Amino acid sequence: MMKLYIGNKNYSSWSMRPWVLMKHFGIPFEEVMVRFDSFEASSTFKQRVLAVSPVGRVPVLVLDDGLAVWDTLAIAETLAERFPQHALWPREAQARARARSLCAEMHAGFPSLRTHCTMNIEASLPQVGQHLLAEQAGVRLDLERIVQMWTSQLDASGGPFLFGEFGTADAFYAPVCSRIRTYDLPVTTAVTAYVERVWTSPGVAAWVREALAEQQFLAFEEPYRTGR
Ligand SMILES: N[C@@H](CCC(=O)N[C@@H](CS)C(=O)NCC(=O)O)C(=O)O
Repeated sequence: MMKLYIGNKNYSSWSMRPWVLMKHFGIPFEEVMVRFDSFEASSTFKQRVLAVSPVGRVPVLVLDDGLAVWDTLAIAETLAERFPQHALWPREAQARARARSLCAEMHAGFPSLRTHCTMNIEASLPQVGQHLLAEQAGVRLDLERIVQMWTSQLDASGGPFLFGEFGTADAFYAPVCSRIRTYDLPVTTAVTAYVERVWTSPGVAAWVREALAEQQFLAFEEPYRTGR
């Protein structure tokens, strides 16, 4: 059975992506939860993840034969290759190229949104969101691009997800949906409806349920709160 190494569900946005994708499509795997203590070289987290991957970051997918695949994009491509019966990427070539572009853009981009609006599924921080939008031009620009991207892609595909049915691109943007909810970032009605569809889709809903059950406060993941 494949093993997916992940971090805390409330905080680990990168872990969320392959986990929700596999759950959504019913791809069997064993979850290995490596709780964050810190990201210092001496931390238990680092030691446990370094035992399977040379970069010491989650997620890591360990295949049946023991081969470790790290980094979300590599994991997504490996899953698509191994499970061709599931439309993880769109079946149509142009849509597939576009979906890959969107995922690569997420993977390499949105630095302000990622830095200032860290994922925190259980928190509700609307005032922090307002403050960030007023103070951080980068957050405004990142959000503008997200709204523009999702709007044009939903128009092009006809929805309900970015490329019709739920797929890798939606899984990649699920943590952004979480940030929009936590920080109450202003988006259009159509984008709000998309966020809710992602939030209630089976793989994402399962992750969120488990994130809410964690009940663990990690100060180093919490720039805006001192407790729950
Ligand atoms: N590019 C990597 C990013 C993975 C990543 O940064 N994961 C975080 C947890 S969400 C991590 O393991 N951080 C530990 C560290 O920075 O040392 C991917 O796409 O998988």
